[in-house]
Amino acid sequence: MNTAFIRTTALLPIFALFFTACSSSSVSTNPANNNNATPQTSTVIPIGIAVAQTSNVALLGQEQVAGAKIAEKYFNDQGGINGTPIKLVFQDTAGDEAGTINAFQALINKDKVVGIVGPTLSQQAFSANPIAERAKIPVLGPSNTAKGIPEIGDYIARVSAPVSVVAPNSIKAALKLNPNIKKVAVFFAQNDAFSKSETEIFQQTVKEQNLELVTVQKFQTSDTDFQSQATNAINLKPDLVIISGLAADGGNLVRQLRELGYKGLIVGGNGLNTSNIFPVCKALCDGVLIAQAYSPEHPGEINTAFRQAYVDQFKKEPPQFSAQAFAAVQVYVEALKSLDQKSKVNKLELPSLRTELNKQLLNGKYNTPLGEIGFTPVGEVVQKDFYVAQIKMEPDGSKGKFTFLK
Ligand code: 1QQ
Repeated sequence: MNTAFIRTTALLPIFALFFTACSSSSVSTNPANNNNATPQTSTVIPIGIAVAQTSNVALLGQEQVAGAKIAEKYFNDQGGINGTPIKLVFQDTAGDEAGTINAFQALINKDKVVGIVGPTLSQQAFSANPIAERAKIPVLGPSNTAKGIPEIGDYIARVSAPVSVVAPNSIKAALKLNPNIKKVAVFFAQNDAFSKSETEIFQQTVKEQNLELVTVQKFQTSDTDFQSQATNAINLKPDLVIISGLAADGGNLVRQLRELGYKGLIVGGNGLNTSNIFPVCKALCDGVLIAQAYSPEHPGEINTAFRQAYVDQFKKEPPQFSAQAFAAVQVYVEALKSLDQKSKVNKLELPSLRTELNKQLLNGKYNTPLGEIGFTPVGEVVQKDFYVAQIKMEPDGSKGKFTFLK
């Protein structure tokens, strides 16, 4: 007893030292506590993450935070940028344009990041990305899928495949499940840039497939009551309903369509592409089809590692938005590594580092959890594999998952 006590007491200062060392290093790598720090590029390389951590848009943004944090740990465990760790600096954009502009300005001027991953919505990108373009700082959109995003400027690229490539797949899957579909009702959120862009592609695909577009119903992403639009559409007896909106509104619209008796297939767009709609439409989410730019089953070492890290932490399969955020961080890491081999990144002045990094990242090929990706000269992602998933809910609505169609 006595000896044990002495031994323990004698070890105390060592434990105390160890604990201090651990806690101070974990504080300095914890972006949440570090928004005011000006990181030194000689000790860590700061990468900005400007996504929605609050507001309804956080239903999408929180999955991006998860994916980015997994990437930070994964790449730092592998030695970071040739021995120098990266540090993600998070600035919450919330759900609107003003919040995104503030987050971008803080990352560019205060946190002095080398590049930005963000924002969550195309609607936010169209107003905030021009600020980064003028400041000559690279932006990688992790989930901006509207037409025209990479064209905002030379410093703007995205890892998220555009609606023109992704959206038609879900209509084709619906036709495979039900070849008798003829009449289609389309809904879209008219106050959201992505939803307007996606609905154009959906409506074009409906025509190309020789289906009859019986109505186009409009709503706002802030709406919660869809009774009149849903009733208008149901009266026209559609065999397929297609929704372009965001998670809370989209989930409510699905629920109300079902409550009003609509029995046909529903295609949801990218804004409904999260299990965070499950608590909104519960059992009535069942059967919704959503096109995917990621599959957890994608083969290869990096996706296996990403998937395992995600499953360990969240006890479910990783969603597309987490995989895309991981891929965006990966692009920065690998581009920084290549650049560092040519000219040491911690010796470059920040403006040249940002410019060189932008050139470097556009030229690379990246073997990511999304598969191999690259960029066109304007910054559009080049990606090969796309999928369609269908939501399967437990009958009591308490749990659900995305099942991938073959
Ligand atoms: C966009 C999108 C969002 C719905 C993803 C979060 O695709 O705004 O472009």
